[in-house]
Amino acid sequence: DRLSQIKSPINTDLEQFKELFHTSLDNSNPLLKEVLSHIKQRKGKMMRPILVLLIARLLGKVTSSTLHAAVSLELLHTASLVHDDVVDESSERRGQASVNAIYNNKVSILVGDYLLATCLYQAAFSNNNEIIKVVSQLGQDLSEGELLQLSNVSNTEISESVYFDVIRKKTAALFAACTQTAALSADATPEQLEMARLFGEYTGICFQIKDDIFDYFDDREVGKPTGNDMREGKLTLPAIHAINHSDDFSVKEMAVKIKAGTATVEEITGMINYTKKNMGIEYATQVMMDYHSKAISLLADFPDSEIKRSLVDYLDYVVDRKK
Ligand code: 2DE
Ligand code: MG
Ligand code: MG
Ligand code: MG
Ligand code: MG
Repeated sequence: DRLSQIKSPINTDLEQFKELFHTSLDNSNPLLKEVLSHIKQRKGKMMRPILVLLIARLLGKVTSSTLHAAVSLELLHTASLVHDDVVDESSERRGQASVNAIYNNKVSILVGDYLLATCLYQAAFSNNNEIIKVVSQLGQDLSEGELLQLSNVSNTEISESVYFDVIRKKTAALFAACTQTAALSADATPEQLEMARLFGEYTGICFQIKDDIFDYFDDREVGKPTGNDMREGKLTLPAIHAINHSDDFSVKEMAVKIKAGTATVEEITGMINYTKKNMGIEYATQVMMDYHSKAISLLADFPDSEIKRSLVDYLDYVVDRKK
């Protein structure tokens, strides 16, 4: 499939990544062992490690620092999802029961803390202070993004700029940390480092807009839209666009109700349909494709290579994926 095509030039690097990731979580505490083995068996797409390895190879080579950075960031990502499911009171993760659903919030918080500490321990093994700074700052950004999102729920203002502030911090910052640490581990020049940071940020913005668009459609071919975000009081780019371009006062009223968490299922379905009828999905897709083009153009000066083709395919996959 497309992902295995993208991974093919870094298959051996990925094997080394997986081994180090598993070793980093080796522990003898029975409860920790049990929870971690649950987390490890639900396989993600490994979007972030793949990006670290591809960028390191584009700008130089994969070193021990690269692998430790990739492991460190995957651990931070994992920690943040364990905590996110507590914050969002979510019972599912990657199609399986979340840690808080199987155990409880206390276990989730402590296991998340353990993963965060292990993340910093792995960052230290990169032997690169700049990498440690990027990883630590990412922890701050993710937490800030979550807090911003939390305070925005009760805010009646509906703006694209707040939406972008949140997704830059909660998603794009992680992708940017992947590409920055990769560049640092490959001894990139300052110009290459900035190029890598922007490439990661644009890719992350595409990734989150796509994720948000998914929420307007059902998994099955036919059926009702899912609307999970709206149920959590979150209005994303498609709805923000449709609402802000409406002169119908009841639409704005409904939006405020959704943000306050007092909208009914029918009202949420109504807002999803309104968004679709009023170009919300087309608009968000257009914005996403603008970031996709900006990311692609950052690669323009690199000669054609297997790695460059994988990075282009990676970006295409982010915007075309079906889940
Ligand atoms: C996913 O967003 C959330 C990502 C960041 C979570 C960060 C937290 C604070 P969604 P989905 C909780 C930092 C945590 C640390 C430092 C351990 O929109 O739909 O909720 O995947 O995504 O639940
Ligand atoms: Mg969540
Ligand atoms: Mg969340
Ligand atoms: Mg989502
Ligand atoms: Mg999601």
